[in-house]
Amino acid sequence: MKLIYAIVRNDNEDDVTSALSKNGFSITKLNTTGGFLRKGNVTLMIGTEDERLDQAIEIIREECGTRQKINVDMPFISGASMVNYAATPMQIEVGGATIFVTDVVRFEKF
Ligand code: 2BA
Repeated sequence: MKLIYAIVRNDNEDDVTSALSKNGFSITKLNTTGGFLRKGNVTLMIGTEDERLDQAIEIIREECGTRQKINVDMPFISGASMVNYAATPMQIEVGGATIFVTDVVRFEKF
């Protein structure tokens, strides 16, 4: 069994969770915050049999779309380590999804 952590944009959450549920996947949704932009995003935890891992990732890929480059000003980021970032606007990529897959050692429901 695998556990997928999928970090998606708030905008994509409804479509992704609907599509996954429709296809029989169970999901736990966590409201999370990106450490860089410090904006809300959503982390989905999806436990699935190994054989269905690729299907789940493909659904997430279809619903989240492709990454896009955007320009951001960084004045809202503070802290000594961010001094260089704050000096100039930056181009970053957003959209799509960030996915981690881990092996599940044990899975039980009571
Ligand atoms: P944030 O940390 O808010 O990052 C938003 C976007 O800013 C990132 O998009 C990336 O394009 C850029 N970025 C992040 N850290 C950067 C840095 N140190 N220098 C320059 N640009 C940086 P994504 O890569 O699509 O990530 C979207 C969200 O997924 C992240 O939001 C974070 O919540 C999560 N994430 C991405 N990679 C991760 C990782 N290796 N571990 C844990 N969470 C991750």
